[in-house]
Amino acid sequence: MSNYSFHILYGIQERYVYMKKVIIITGILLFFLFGGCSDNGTDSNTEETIEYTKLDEGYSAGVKVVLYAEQEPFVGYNKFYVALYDSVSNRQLTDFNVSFAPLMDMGTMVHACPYEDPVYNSQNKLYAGACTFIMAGMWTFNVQFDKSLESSALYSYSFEFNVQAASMVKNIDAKDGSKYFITLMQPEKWQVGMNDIEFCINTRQTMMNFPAVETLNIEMDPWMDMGGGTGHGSPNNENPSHQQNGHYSGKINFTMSGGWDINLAVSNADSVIMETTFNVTVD
Ligand SMILES: [Cu+2]
Repeated sequence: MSNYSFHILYGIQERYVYMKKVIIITGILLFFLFGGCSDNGTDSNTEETIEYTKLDEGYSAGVKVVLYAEQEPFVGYNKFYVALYDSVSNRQLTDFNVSFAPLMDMGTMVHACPYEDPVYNSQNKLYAGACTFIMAGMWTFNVQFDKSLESSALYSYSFEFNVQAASMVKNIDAKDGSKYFITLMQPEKWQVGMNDIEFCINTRQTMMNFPAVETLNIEMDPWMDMGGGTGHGSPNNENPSHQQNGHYSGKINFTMSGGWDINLAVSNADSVIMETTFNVTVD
């Protein structure tokens, strides 16, 4: 009898401990399943999960501004990504308007360059934009933001960095009297065969204003110089045509590895206004 009641008691005790464990484990699982998910939804886009190169970060008006790029800034078309965080809670801020204002102070004069204001991407929670640096050297890169839900005041953080020389931008005084910047965009790595190719074209209205030009026609003629006065082109190229924001995209066929000239003749509605050549190496 005493043995029997001991077994009952022991069994109850055991079941009680077991239930306690189940409740604790279930609680932990629920926390990770639901607690974890809702955290991800608001504030846990940590720097470790962002695939781009972090250039710098700074604080302005209670906001932490983090600037990312795909590579070190260079003379050419640079994509930039901005992450904004509440500097106290570290919550990611996703409902702001963000704009760029690049500036080069050359002592005797100050000028800007072409840029594309960032647009919020809900997939990676970054504001993605671009800037075409037209000169090598030190640039101030202002990232401006408004706290759209609170006020219309514009805040900004000024990044400072060196822009490396590259040969991706042609600065041309055209026959129509305007100055243009033609930029060869990515890819920088070309392959033998058919490649997508993209240019952007901007004009210099003032030293601070470089709007995209959407109305030009590009005739593209690749040429491989084989030395000794010989050379050849390639078949089936597609002239770059305007898509949007001054971006012109087409296809270029590199039939051999080595150095190629990409000859461009750019015309307005009337005539050819400028010609230029980009030199690329095909691996
Ligand atoms: Cu300059």
